[in-house]
Amino acid sequence: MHADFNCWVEECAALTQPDRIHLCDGSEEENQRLIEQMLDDKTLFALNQRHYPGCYLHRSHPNDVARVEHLTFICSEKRDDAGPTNNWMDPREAKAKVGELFGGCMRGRTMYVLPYMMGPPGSPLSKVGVQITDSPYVVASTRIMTRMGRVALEQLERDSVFIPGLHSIGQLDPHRRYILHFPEERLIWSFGSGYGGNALLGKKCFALRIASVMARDEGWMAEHMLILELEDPYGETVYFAAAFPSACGKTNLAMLVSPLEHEGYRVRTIGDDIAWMYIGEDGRLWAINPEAGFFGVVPGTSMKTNPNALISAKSNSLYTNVAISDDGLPWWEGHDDPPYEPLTDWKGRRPWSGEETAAHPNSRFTAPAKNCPSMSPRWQDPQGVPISGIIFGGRRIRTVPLVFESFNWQHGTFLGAAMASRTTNAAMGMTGVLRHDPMSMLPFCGYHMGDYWRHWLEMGRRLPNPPVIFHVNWFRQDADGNYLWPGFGENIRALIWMLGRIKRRAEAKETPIGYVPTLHSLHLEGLDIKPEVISQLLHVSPEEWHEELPDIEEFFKKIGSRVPSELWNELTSLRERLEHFRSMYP
Ligand code: GTP
Ligand code: SPV
Ligand code: MN
Repeated sequence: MHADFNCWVEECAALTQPDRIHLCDGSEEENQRLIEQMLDDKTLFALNQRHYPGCYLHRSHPNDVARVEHLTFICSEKRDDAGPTNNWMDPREAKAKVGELFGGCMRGRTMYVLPYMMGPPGSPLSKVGVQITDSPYVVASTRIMTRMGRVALEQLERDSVFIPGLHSIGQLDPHRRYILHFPEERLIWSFGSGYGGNALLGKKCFALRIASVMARDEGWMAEHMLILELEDPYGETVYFAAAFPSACGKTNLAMLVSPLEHEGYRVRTIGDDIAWMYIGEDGRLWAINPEAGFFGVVPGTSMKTNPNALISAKSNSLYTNVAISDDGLPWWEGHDDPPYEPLTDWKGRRPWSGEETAAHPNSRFTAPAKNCPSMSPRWQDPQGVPISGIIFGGRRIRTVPLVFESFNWQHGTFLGAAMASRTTNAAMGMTGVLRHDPMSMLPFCGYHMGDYWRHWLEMGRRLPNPPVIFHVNWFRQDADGNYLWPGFGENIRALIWMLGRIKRRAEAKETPIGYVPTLHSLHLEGLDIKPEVISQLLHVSPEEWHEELPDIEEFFKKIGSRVPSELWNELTSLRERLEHFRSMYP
């Protein structure tokens, strides 16, 4: 083992003073032992082992059910390098303040050392992390979400570089909770939470916040994107990467079941949350999924909406904060079955009173990717897959059409920078509030947003044949608040149109915001939807778009002087196109 690795473990042990240290090998026996221990101390409850073999329920502390953006910090040397969209703490102050909380925090506990790999073995982009934690739930989850144990140790022996992360659940006290990133040191410290994105450090902390900084420095991209494969009736495949904010449909789109399979249209999954992308020798953008599992939103998941997710979480999976029947069947809002009776709710109250939801709105499943029937044979290809289209999207109840195409990479980057979405339950705080979430990276970019946009523009300049950038919106509503679009599997209609644009065979109408499908260019056979609804879904209102402009301008001003001039020019051009359009069609 390399000296750095030992130093890191010793340093953490000296600080946190655990009773025992356990180096995890990721084996089945080790996992079984941990699970038994967690069943004993009620960290886990067994689900019905006949229907859900190897599946367990975890109830998190009721104050610890989502990411905490207000307690997440970028501790760069200079405040300005974190930018106006991140919380910042001086690295020395952060170490002193949170170091005190870590002091002796593992007394009486076991310190687990988790070597893990992000990315498939042998990929030029794969990287090793070493997380230290006192939570066996985090160990079991990391074992599903990453390639943990032996593979990572072997990689460490070849090349001693790793991203260190120190985690303790502390007292699960929201007043003593900090998620800290030291981008220059490439170090993560997380204290006081056991929840997913706060505690599984390989995911958002490493694969997005720290990796985005590495990607900027090294000329690649770390993005909050699903990756999917679309096969057409000619047997050709293209790959899309799509950025939607948290709980806005990435997992669902990545696992889409095609209603047009009889015609030869089919979707396969590469990844559902994070994409690492680099420029290949052929000048194309190539993407890998750094993860090995899914940490998916449970409510709303059913055989009708996302059967592949349900099947993925049928064995060897963890469920966090769902309800459970007396015979160990999990239940949540949007389940195929009516509520089981009696039901124990996510807080452990039996019977469920029905006053609050039975499952927490941000309840999650943690499932191995290899369980998922829609995985592409190429999902672990060390080279990755070549991306032909990039899709931005979010929850917009008006203004934004079902699907449209940008004019070029720079305009597409502007669309990503200007995108907004209604907030969800994936993070603590208000839900349903419209906020700017550029490239769905607002909570995940480890550096200044203006510099991040510059990096996007630069990547475009380096790509001789860049992916086509699109924008989608599955969430447009009518005046009564009903979704206009059926969504889920039917989203393949939008994918087929995008494929047609990439292959230069689908028609489009040029509008001030970009190319929008003509009524007849969408493949709608077999879909029971009125032509006037389609018109509404595709409608671009210059008035509504004009109303967006001050918000975008204000947001760019908030980002400040580091906003690339190209994006200001795009805003000016959009304004001009809208005004021209209004003068032509008053
Ligand atoms: P994170 O894991 O938080 O990053 O979320 P995600 O982007 O993967 O979102 P996910 O696919 O889990 O979907 C979140 C919620 O949106 C679920 O409750 C889904 O049922 C719902 N949803 C997903 N796709 C659609 C759609 O096409 N239409 C509608 N109406 N709802 C959708
Ligand atoms: C998200 O919030 O975007 C998630 C869940 O994917 S978490 O891992 O908690 O960040
Ligand atoms: Mn996510």
